[in-house]
Amino acid sequence: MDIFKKMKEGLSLTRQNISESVGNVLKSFASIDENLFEELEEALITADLGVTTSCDIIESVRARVKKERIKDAALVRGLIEEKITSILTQDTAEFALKSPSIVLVIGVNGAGKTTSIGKLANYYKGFGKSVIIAAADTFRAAAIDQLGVWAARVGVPMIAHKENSDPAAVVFDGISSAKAKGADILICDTAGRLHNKKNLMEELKKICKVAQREFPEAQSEVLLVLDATTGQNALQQAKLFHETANITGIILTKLDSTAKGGIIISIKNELNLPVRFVGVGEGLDDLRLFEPEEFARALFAD
Ligand SMILES: Nc1nc2c(ncn2[C@@H]2O[C@H](COP(=O)(O)OP(=O)(O)OP(=O)(O)O)[C@@H](O)[C@H]2O)c(=O)[nH]1
Ligand SMILES: [Mg+2]
Repeated sequence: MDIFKKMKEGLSLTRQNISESVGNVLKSFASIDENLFEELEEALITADLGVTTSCDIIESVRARVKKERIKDAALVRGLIEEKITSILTQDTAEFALKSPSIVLVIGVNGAGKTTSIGKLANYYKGFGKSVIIAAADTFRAAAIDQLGVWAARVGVPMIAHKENSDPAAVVFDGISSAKAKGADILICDTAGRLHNKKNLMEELKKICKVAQREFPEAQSEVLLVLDATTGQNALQQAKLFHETANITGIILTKLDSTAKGGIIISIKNELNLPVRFVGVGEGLDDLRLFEPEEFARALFAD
């Protein structure tokens, strides 16, 4: 299956939501007037793009309609698509992990961190990269076992300590092992934490510091995992996590079970954080590299 098809498939609910809400509005207008803009803005808000971003998009469409003297309402769909593409692609370099790289995976409880790490390890192993995963969620024994199951499924080594041990020490050991083996990519799981729990956020700071200090030669990525089903709440989480950890990108999970994927656009527009991967199911292959142009195209494709 080509990337475009795969992207369309995982996005079907979001696509329906955005494309249908916009389409329904456009259907009832032949020419362009202020009512049309108002209804379109409402449609985008309903499709989980958030108030700020929906306003920004319509503002830009309004300006183009005026400047280019566009009269036909049917052309507005294309203008929206172009604006969304420009938001998503602005100052975003393509995502590529150099060798070596260290990837910290963080986020609130149950967002899909551990599952995404299994999928990520599988994704990069598929490109012939040597991957090590580190079980720095030491909060409970089950977390280490769960990651161990993924490591075994994918066939990559896992570095783990005992339950309740210092997560930063696990990351430290993961780095030593990655260096010793000359591994391409080290991926570290971390415990789920609420962004308003101070001590847990301090712990996260310490983990990030160890990663930076001990592996300065590695490309360092901090990926925040957000559950798409939480809609605009995810935006708030991203804001607060970003204040503690220097987030470099987002993994947006559970897109297969929600129509709220529009938050991809507001996360980029309001926080300038790029979505790097999207989760579209619970299986090993259900992770897609996020391609902004494809996404924008898939949103409005028939
Ligand atoms: N449908 C769907 N389910 C997902 C996806 N990603 C993760 N899940 C499910 O979400 C649940 C939680 O996933 P985990 O990977 O354990 O989440 P976590 O963030 O590691 O959770 P904690 O370690 O408890 O904080 C599991 O049932 C996963 O199968 C996805 O892309 N689609
Ligand atoms: Mg986990």
